[in-house]
Amino acid sequence: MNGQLPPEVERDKDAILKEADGLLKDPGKRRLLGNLLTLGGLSLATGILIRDEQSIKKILERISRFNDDAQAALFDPNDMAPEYPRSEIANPFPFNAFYPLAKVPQVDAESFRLQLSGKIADKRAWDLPALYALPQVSQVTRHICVEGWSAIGEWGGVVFSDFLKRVGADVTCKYVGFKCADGYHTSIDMPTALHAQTILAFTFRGQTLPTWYGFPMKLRMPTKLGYKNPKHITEIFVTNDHPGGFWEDQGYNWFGGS
Ligand SMILES: Nc1nc2c(c(=O)[nH]1)N[C@H]1C(S)=C(S)[C@@H](COP(=O)(O)O)O[C@H]1N2
Ligand SMILES: [Mo]
Repeated sequence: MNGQLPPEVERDKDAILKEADGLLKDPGKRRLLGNLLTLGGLSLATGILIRDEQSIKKILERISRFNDDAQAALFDPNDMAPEYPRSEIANPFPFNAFYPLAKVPQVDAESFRLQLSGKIADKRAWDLPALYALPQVSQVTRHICVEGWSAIGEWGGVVFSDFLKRVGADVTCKYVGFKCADGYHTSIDMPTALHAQTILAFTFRGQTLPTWYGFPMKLRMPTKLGYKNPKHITEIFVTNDHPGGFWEDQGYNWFGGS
């Protein structure tokens, strides 16, 4: 990279390099850059000229996306997460959210409608009895949270790929996004959405999902970390535009495989 850096980039140089360093967990990409992490090196490796803060943002996004792509390439849709006997279910199972238990949203079961949007042919909203009437499965799997705990739980609901096909979702799209009653949002790659163990869950331990575990529904994926498993889902959308997420936009890895 030649020439002067724009002043706003020069000022934040150290912070930018530190952030890029954090994103470069992938050894292959590290090798590409050599040992020295410089703004020039980042510019070369990503093919983006550093002209302003926008281009820096683009570079960081590109690096972060590279890790996502590497994980997506490693993801084997036929690889099953371990399942456990019911005797190993954690009791009590931990609660976690970006707020304390007292702030858990109270969703009204009667008036609730699950909204569908984006690349989905049949966007009719679903009420809970209609969702409960679909064929249900259950599984006992381990939930892993990046905050340093994991616990085994049992979730029941509909196989998500069956649901996506039923509503005519365009499964050639790249992403499925989720909006939640508490303002949380996240998104996942289509191969994980179609994974056999990914379920739209309405129950925990055979009982209606308690409010704190995500009533009326959560997406349960034993192949992904806790923060990728949205609770209190109110809307599901299918898209080719990278939707990001609540924690992902603050630096958590987007692919988030466990
Ligand atoms: N709507 C919503 N979903 C969410 C969260 C949240 O704050 N809001 N937190 C995530 C995180 S970080 C974890 S570890 C799990 C916790 O789920 P649990 O309360 O069933 O243990 O929910 C995930 N899904
Ligand atoms: Mo988490």
